[in-house]
Amino acid sequence: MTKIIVVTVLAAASAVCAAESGARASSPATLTPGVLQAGTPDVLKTIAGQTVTTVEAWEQVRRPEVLELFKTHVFGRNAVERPATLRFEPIEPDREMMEGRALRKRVSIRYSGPGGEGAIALTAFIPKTVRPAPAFVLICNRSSAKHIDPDRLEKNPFFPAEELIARGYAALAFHNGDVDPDVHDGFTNGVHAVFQPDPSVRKSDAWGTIAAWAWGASRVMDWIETQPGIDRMRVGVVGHSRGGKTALWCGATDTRFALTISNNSGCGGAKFNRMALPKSESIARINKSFPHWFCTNYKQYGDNEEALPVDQHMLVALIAPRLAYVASATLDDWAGQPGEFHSCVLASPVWRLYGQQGLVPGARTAPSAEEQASAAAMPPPDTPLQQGRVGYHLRTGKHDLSLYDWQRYMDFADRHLK
Ligand code: GTR
Repeated sequence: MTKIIVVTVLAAASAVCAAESGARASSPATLTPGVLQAGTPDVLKTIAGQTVTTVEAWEQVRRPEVLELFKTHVFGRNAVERPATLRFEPIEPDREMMEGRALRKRVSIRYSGPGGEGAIALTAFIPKTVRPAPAFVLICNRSSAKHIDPDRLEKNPFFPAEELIARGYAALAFHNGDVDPDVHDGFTNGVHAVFQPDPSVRKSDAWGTIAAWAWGASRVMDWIETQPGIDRMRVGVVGHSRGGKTALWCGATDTRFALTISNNSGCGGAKFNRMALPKSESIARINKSFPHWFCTNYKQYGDNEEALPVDQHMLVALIAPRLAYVASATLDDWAGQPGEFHSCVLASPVWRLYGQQGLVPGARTAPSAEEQASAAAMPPPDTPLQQGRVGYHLRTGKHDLSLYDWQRYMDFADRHLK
């Protein structure tokens, strides 16, 4: 396949100009790093070949097309949306925590179907002084006990509830494994089995495990809508790595979330596929290691990225005109940082349809000629881009969700949500 060769961190240097002018690199030898090249699906071109120039055409034609393409080829189609059986049961009485600064609620989000019952244990800390409070919902893909301890005996920057409360945000978290265990079990347990007890009838576009986790985050939003203490119009969904892929799919499919945050999401998340990033995870590799994450149709695209009718900038674009934030880490080559950034650049024209700014590059004191020629060079480490409605930062350090990341997400929410 033809791939973009990324030579420097200026991966996206010419992307905006090229994407917007419709320029295409003709051969690998003449490629400019980051240029949208022949074969890359254009987010603003319909399947029938029409260029989308209005919000109406985006919302009525192209956005539904893109969503369908991701359902059919990548994440799969949910067996149910909000089940009629959904109910919320307190796990224990509400309690004041954090020296009276927060009210803790623990709730079991329960549902049943032909294959039995399922439940998601949700922990919510709601600030006492801000009502209704904006909120962050963490899709936690690490152990609950260590990372989202409801009693706060174990405090972890992965879910810095105290810091969120101090800045006036409700902090909510659930464990992804409650919705569907993160193992390839042939879809015989978790939410798949609740609603589709016979896996032998699964279709090639049936929902995989990431779609199931995203479905779980939507059920959390169903609960939020019953809570006067939380402002349902100002809720962000956050996930790290596999959780970041999930957050993006959740933000794409559930427009009730005002903000979608993908932390180090990599392949199947924000990472643009059609880019040669040899140290990063490929579609072939992810399908082999995690055959349950995506739908069966996605298997065809291993070592065959050019046949995929979408690329991941289109996933980010599905969040427009709401807020999106993508973060990378300098030592996280596996997630393909330039690819994560590149998707933000190529998604931004959709925000511009709304008369808004998507990703806004940072001001440089001494821009190079290449940077001047471009609207979007990848920023240096620890220099967040937060001016537009698509945020981005490259944190110094390893693959993780750190306090630094959360602080930047709160800065972005302070700026655009408050
Ligand atoms: C890796 C996987 C990545 C990422 C990561 C994680 O093993 O290859 O796609 O999801 O796990 O979730 O931490």
